[in-house]
Amino acid sequence: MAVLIIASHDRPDWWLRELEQRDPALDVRIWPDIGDPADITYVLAWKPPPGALASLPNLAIVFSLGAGVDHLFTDPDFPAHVAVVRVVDPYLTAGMREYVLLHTLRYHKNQPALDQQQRDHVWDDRARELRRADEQGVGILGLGELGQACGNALVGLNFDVAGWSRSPKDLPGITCFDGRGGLDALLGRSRILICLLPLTPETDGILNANLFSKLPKGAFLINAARGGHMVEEDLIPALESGRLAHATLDVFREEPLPGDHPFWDHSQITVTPHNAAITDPRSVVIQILEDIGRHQRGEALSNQVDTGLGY
Ligand code: NDP
Ligand code: OXD
Repeated sequence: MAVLIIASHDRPDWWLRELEQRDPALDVRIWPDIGDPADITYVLAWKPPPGALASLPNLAIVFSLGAGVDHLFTDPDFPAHVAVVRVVDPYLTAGMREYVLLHTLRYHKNQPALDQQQRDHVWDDRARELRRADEQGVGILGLGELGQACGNALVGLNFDVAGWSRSPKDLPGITCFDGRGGLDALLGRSRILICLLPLTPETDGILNANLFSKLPKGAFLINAARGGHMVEEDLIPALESGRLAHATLDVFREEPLPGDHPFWDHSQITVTPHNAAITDPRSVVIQILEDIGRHQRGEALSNQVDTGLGY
């Protein structure tokens, strides 16, 4: 029984160090030096090369090194019989909550316009539209682990929070919508829209011109989920027509964002380098080792993904 780390974009040495400290007896290998592929039972993976997982005949569990698992399912040879476990971790959740609060408050206080005024040496306090938090409609696409944590924090600051999920929910303080039929109602009340959906065939390209047209004019967008949610060609026209006022983007169809991409220099776009919430190996390795123990005892795993739904 050996554990393989496939994390070329994600500092495999961090994961190795944590695994070795917690369980010195563990046989840990780092891709591509895997030895005999038949030895590998568990893989810790972030964006594994296509076909890598299918080449391991005794693989039982893939641990995604992030909350999202879309990076696994883009592999056409992903072995369907293998269990997938994703990250659900209080430190990751806290990171996303901080990111969402930072950028929501920035929009609430109209900071992008004030930054422009400073660059132009303009003192105009009327430019700050006075709106109370409870008059600010904030909509969250995705009411899972991260969406609910962000929603609760925004409710705590008195925002008028609504959210959207696949299945119906009843959450204190949050107006809940679900299914395709519930989406337009959420959009119509969301002056600040936050995307925290998983990327699946159903949500691919959901942030597009049609969706933007259903938001209040001059709405703000925060996409901290996946670049694949956005139809990138639709964003700049929506900003330049005034349909959207500003977009904060942590994720992109191509990462790193190419140096000549128009988003870098657009005054109505804030770019962050996919670091809204970072997986912390110090806590996540503990969970992985617990799940390996559960698997060896024949017990149910924690945070196992529904591979049929893709999240
Ligand atoms: P969860 O699986 O806990 O929640 C997903 C939510 O999306 C659920 O509420 C689910 O509905 C809803 N949903 C899924 N499909 C649909 C659909 N077709 N229509 C409507 N709602 C849908 O995921 P997390 O909250 O843990 O993470 C969300 C995403 O955030 C990750 O998949 C990842 O892509 C991204 N992420 C980004 C990070 C970053 O640094 N930028 C860091 C971590 C995560 P239901 O409740 O009914 O199942
Ligand atoms: C994740 C991410 O899915 O960091 O955890 O994007």
